[in-house]
Amino acid sequence: MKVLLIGPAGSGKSLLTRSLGEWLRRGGYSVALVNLDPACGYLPYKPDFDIRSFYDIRKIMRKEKLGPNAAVIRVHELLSNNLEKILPELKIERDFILIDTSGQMELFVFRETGPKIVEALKDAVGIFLVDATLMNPIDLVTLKLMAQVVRLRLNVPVVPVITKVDLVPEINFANSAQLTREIRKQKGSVVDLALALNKSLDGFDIPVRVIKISSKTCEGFGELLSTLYETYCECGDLT
Ligand SMILES: Nc1nc2c(ncn2[C@@H]2O[C@H](COP(=O)(O)OP(=O)(O)O)[C@@H](O)[C@H]2O)c(=O)[nH]1
Ligand SMILES: [Mg+2]
Repeated sequence: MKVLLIGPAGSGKSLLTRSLGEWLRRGGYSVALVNLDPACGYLPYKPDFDIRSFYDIRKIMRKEKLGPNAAVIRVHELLSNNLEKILPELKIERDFILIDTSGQMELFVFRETGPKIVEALKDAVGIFLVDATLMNPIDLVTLKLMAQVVRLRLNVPVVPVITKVDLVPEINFANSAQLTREIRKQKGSVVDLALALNKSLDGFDIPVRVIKISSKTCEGFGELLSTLYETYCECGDLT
C-alpha cells in the first residue's frame, strides 16, 4: 500500500513517516520511506528514495533566479515531466511505501503537478494530518473538509488524522455525535456552517472517521492502519 502523508507545514508528516515506518517494521511488514519534499533540510529518517538526489533546490534557485516556493514548484514540474525516468526508481516492492510530501502542502495539492505525480504512483491512499495543538471543534470540521478537498484534488481516498495527541490528550470530540454537541457550544456566525458541513461530510460514501495519533508514543497507529486498509478496500477499484 502506498500512503501519501499530506498536511500543513509542521503538522508532523516527516516524524510520522519515521515512526509509522518503524512501527510497521516492528510488526513484521516491509516498508520503504520516500521523501518527495525537495526543500527539506533535515529528515528524521533515512529515505529509501529521496527527491533531493535528483534535484538540488539550491542550484535551481540560483540558476533560475527563483525563491524557495517557486523552486519547489519547479522541482515538482521537473519531476512530473520526468516521471517515466524517475518512477522506475520508485518501483519499490514493499508492503508499505510511506511518501512524505512537500513541507508546504499547497505546493503539492493545489498545483497541477501533485495530482499528476499521484496518478502516476497509482492506487495510493492519503493521510491528511493536522496538529492537535491547533484544534478546536470547528477546526475539526475544517480537518474533515480539507481531507475531502485533498481527495478531490488528488483523486485518492484520504483519512483525516489529528496528530501530536500526546501534547493534548483531552481532545474528546473525534466522533461525529460528540463533535456536533461540541460545535453547538461554540459561539459565532460560523457555528451553523460548521454544523451543516459536519452533517454533509457524514453522509459521504466513505465514512469520514477521524483518527487520533501520536508519532512520539505510537498511540492510535493500530486504528490508523485498520482505517487505511478499510479506506483502501472501500474505494475498491483503485487499479
Ligand atoms: N509531541 C509531538 N511532537 C510531534 C509529533 N509529530 C511531530 N512532532 C514535532 O512537530 C515538529 C514538526 O514535525 P515534522 O514531522 O517536521 O512536520 P512536517 O513539516 O509536517 O514534516 C517537529 O518538532 C516534530 O518533532 C507528535 O506526534 N507529538
Ligand atoms: Mg517534513
